[in-house]
Amino acid sequence: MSADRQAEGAQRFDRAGEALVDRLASLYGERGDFAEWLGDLCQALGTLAVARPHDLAALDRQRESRPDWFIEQRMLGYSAYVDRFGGTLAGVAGRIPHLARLGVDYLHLLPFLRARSGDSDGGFAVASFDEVEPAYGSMADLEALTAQLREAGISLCSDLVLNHVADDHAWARAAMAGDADKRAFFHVFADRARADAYEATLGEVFPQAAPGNFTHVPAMGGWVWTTFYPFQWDLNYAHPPVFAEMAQAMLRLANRGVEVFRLDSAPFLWKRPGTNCLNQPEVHVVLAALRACATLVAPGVLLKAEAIVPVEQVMPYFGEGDRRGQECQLAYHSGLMASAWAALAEGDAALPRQLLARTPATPPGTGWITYVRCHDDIVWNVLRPLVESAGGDFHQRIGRAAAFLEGRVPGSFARGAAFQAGDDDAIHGSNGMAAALVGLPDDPHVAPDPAAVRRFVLMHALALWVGAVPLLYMGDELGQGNNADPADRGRIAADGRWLQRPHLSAAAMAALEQQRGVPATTFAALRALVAARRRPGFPAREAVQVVDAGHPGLLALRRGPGALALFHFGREPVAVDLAALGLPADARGAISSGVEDTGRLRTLAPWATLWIIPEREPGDA
Ligand code: OTU
Repeated sequence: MSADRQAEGAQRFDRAGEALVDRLASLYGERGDFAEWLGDLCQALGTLAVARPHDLAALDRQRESRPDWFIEQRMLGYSAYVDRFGGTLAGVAGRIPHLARLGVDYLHLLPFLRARSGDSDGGFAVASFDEVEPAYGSMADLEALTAQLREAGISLCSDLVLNHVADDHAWARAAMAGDADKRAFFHVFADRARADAYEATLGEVFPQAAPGNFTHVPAMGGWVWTTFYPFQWDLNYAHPPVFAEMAQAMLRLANRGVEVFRLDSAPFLWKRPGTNCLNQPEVHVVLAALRACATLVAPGVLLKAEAIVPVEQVMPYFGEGDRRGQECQLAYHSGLMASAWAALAEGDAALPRQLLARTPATPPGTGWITYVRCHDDIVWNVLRPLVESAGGDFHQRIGRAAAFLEGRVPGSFARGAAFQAGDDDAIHGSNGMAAALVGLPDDPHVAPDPAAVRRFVLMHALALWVGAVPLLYMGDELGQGNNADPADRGRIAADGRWLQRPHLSAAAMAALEQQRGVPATTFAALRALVAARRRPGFPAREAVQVVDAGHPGLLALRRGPGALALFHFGREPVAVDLAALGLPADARGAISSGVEDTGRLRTLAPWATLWIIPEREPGDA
């Protein structure tokens, strides 16, 4: 190793080594073999640091000197399943021109590591962290893809499924064969009473498809903790080797060119009797320790928390107290996403307005992943504290919004479907592609209703205005509707989330090529939003502030002194006086969708969007 690399390693150790030791000591320090275990882990980290390829090490150095590089860069994300987007990893590389046209510089590929054979929850039951799913290619293909993406200026984000492994992962197999250490990787109770004791305070993620949180496994002689599907075995982070294995698995992938890790199901990592076993304090110590490992070996890497919980419980994933800013750089703003859909259903902006008003600024060097749709359902529970603090009945109010989006209310424009709800009165989640939820036609060649196009723009404009990294969902750029593939009927029936997991539509891509129909419209609308957000005057570093625009349908968001966006969720037109909002009356809209200029006033049609962005960078004279 060169003297430079060695000096660099020593500096990193000064910065993050102590933090790593502190964090791990607070989790595992009581154990007799802690010092030895820690020594082994540090040695393994050293080996991974030495093995870091030169081009990635160069990226590390650039990013270390600009920790908010991803905010400055105004990244645009895109999330897709490998098979549905490109067939294979090599096929994904073939889609780079499509991504580049859209302005994407962050690609989240849903799980592509070797998955359980048979049902694998879309790859979220990982059988090996060191092999690619054979149908998608090989590790060599992954390295080739990350190199091609880097060449195109696109960072690859991979899931790191931390909470569980597949029941055919080598650890689970060894445990079933009687290996005591591997048995300790899992939570196993010989008698059902202990499972029942936990069950009393646990929720259910899939109450219909996978009720309960424990699965009886005869080969384990007891009940295995399975929060999600019975074939996804929760890992036990109280057992230090689990942490060591997962940290190294992450860094091996980082050395193959993965630049961002989506920490799947982060809230579930630590179990405590008498609680819902979500967001426990130790979860944050585990994640901060993982971050310290990344800082030591691959400091250019970003960690993203997938914590689909109410926003006040998401904030700690950025790091709190003396760990402020030291945990995940990114976290999903699922509350904003759910509240925006509820607002669309209610014809009133109250929920996103209240939600954003109570969302504090994120620590320096961190920011939100915002999005309109993703591969999962819209999880309504994240809005419970908000709705209840506003004095509403959660069940009644959100039940109405969900029914609207699921097309169960006369006059609704939306064509979604309920997820994991036993009857019309139960609410859990809602499914559907963005286009179906805003009422765009299924047929890409049908001319869309302008109101539906405005709703599509409104929802995306909100995500692009608020987020550090807005994340588009594959197919949405083409206005693709719900998955209607006959080959997927069985999957959709078993797990409704497959409704929003179609293959990239060849017909829609062809329409885009010919500049026709829905795809041409939605693609152009997104490109305009992306371009406006990348103008020098867009205040990417300024916090979002809610402004009272004096109308229940309007959400008005300021960013810094000169930038303001108006999002109209109401069903009646509304006239707005920009001067009253502190802007020059002649301020020009960088984005103007459904807005009519009527002298001093702007008239916003239902679902209109207006973005005003100063010409220059904030702070420029
Ligand atoms: C995540 O999801 C993934 O996004 C899902 O696709 C997986 O099924 C799941 O983990 C298991 O790996 O745990 O913290 O309601 O929002 O399952 C949130 C559905 C999760 C998802 C929920 C979620």
